[in-house]
Amino acid sequence: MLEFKNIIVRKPSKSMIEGISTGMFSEDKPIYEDAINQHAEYVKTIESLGVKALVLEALEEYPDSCFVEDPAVVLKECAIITNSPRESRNGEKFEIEPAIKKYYSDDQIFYIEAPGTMEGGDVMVVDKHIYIGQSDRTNAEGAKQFSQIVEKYGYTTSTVPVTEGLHLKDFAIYLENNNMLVSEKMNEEEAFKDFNRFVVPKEELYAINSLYINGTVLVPDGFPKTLEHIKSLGYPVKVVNTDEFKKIDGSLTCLSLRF
Ligand code: CIR
Repeated sequence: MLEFKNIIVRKPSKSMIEGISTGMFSEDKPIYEDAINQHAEYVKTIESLGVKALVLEALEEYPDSCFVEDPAVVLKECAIITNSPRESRNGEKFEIEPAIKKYYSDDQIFYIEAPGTMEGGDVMVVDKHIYIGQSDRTNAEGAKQFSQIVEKYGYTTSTVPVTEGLHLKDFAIYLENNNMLVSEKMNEEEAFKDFNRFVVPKEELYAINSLYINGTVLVPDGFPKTLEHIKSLGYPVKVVNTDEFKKIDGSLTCLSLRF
């Protein structure tokens, strides 16, 4: 069984109200005080599953910096510091590096370099295969550099076009045991044909980004059909309210690095 021992998270900043938003899930601005409480609850829930959390302080200069999944990708064998093409997010890579260095030695840390771009939300690990979303945030060069790094550790990779919105893991997520949640469009992806797929209904799209941790699945609050499906697969579930993060397109996986 895949087992996570650690997570890295970063507290939301007051500036999160200026976070990038497609408006896909909400036109409203997040309420900082509520976000702080939801974040603390998220951390507590994951810790209750036997995981130790490193909680980094908020960074006011980076409105989206609580979404630590994007500036780095962490695997058992190595970590990759990514390179966001969004100006307001690119500097987050320098801020996450010291935290990564607490767990990985210098020869285990790699970097996506310009003109390559990447954000961790586009990286989906399925055992020793890694699907890389090619999106507005992750380009072909970024995917190529990433592949060359992880191949050294015995991983294979393939790319998947992301055409519906932000990141791959907003539209397809792996819950281990061959189970996946997908959008209607990702359900047509040849690459995902052999998985046991559940097509999440349009009105519950946000719930695709549920999060497997040590046998349990965290599901965002307010999505009963997806919740029932995940329960029917036999997973214990924990419902977590991420409403304030949803307003700026953030969901469960974005809020942590897990390893
Ligand atoms: C952004 O647009 O970059 C943030 N507002 C949301 C990032 C969400 N990250 C993720 O799905 N991995």
